[in-house]
Amino acid sequence: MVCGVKTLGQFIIEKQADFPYAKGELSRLLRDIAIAAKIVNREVNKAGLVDILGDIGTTNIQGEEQKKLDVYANEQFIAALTSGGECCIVATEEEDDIIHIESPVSQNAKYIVCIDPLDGSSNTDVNVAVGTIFSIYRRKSTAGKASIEDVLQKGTAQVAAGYIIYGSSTMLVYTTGKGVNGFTLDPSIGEFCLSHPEMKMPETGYLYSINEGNYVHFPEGVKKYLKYCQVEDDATRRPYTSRYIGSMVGDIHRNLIKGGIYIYPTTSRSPNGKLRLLYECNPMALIIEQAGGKASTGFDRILDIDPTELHQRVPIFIGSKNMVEKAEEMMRIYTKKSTAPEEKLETKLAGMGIVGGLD
Ligand code: P6P
Repeated sequence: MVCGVKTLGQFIIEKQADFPYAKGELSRLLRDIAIAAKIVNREVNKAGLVDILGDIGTTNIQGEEQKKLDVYANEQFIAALTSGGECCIVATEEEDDIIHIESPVSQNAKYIVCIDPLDGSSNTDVNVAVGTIFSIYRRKSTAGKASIEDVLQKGTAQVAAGYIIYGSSTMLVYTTGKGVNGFTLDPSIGEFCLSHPEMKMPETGYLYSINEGNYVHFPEGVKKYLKYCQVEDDATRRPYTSRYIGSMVGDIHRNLIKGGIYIYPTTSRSPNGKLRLLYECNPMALIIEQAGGKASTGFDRILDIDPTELHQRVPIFIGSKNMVEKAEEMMRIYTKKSTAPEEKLETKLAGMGIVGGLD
C-alpha cells in the first residue's frame, strides 16, 4: 500500500490470484497500458501550452481529421505494447490495418489489443474530457503469425476491457470479467490508486445522452423513446435530463456512476451507427454489463455480434438496464429491424467519387 491506498499494480497482482493459470502476462499487459496512459495524460493536460493541439492535415480511415494528440496517443500505446512484449497485434482506430508487433520479446505474445487511443479528441481543443478505450483478447491461433482472424472475435471473448478518462481527474476503469474497478491517478506519486472499488451501475437513471441534432434521421423507435424521456411524470421522475458532451467515454463514465443511457443510433450520415464495434462498443459493453447495465444495438446484445470488419460500426444503446430495456421496447414496437445491412455509406459515396466517408 502506498500512503494507505492500493495502487493499480498491487491490485492487478492481487487479482491475478483469481486466475489460477495466469502467469502474469495479462497483468503485465494491463500495466503496459497504464504506463502509456500516464504519458498521454501528461500531454493532454498540458495540451494548451505546447504545440500539440489542432489537426495535422491528415484523415484516418474513418475519414476523420487526425488531431496531433490522436497520433501522439496512438504512438504511445503502440510503443508501450511493443516494449511490453505481451501483445502480438494492435488494432487501432488510427490505423487502416492491424499492426503486427514484431519484436524479440513479442515472439510468443498471446494477446490482441483493440484500442481507440483518444476517443472524442475533437474535444481536446476546448478542454472537454476525452478518453482511451481498450479491449484485450487472447489470440485464437496457436501457431505461426497472428492474423485478422485473431482480431475479429465476439465481445464475449474479451479477457479484459477498460477505459481511461482524461477529465477533471484522470481515471482508469477496467474489468477482467469479475467486476469493474476504478483507479484515480495521483500525480504526486504517479500512480493510479483504487478509488472506485466494485463499480455498480444504477438499474434506473434519469440522464440520457444522444446527439439530438440528428433527430430527423433517427429510427422511429428512438424518436418515441426520446419523447418518453421528455414526458412530465413525477412518478418516474420524468422528464429526464439530457447530458451529451460529444465524448463517449465522458458520457458513459458519468452514466455509470449516476445512472443513465447513451445512444448512438443509425443516422443518415452513419447508416450502421457511428461507433466502432471492436474498440469502442465491445469494451464499453463488457464494462457496463459487468457493472450491472446493458448494451445492445436496440435489438441484439452488443457482445454477441460476430465481427466481420476491423472498423465495423454498430448502433449502440448502453447504460442502466431499465432504461436500455425501455428503449429496446420502443425499437421493437416502432422500428423494423433491418436484416440486410445497409449498403455501407462509404461504398455509396465511393460510387459518387467521394472517398474517405463524411465524418
Ligand atoms: P457526434 C467522438 O468522435 C465519438 O466517437 C464519441 O466519443 C462521441 O460520443 C461521438 O463520436 C460524438 O459524435 O456525431 O455526436 O459528434
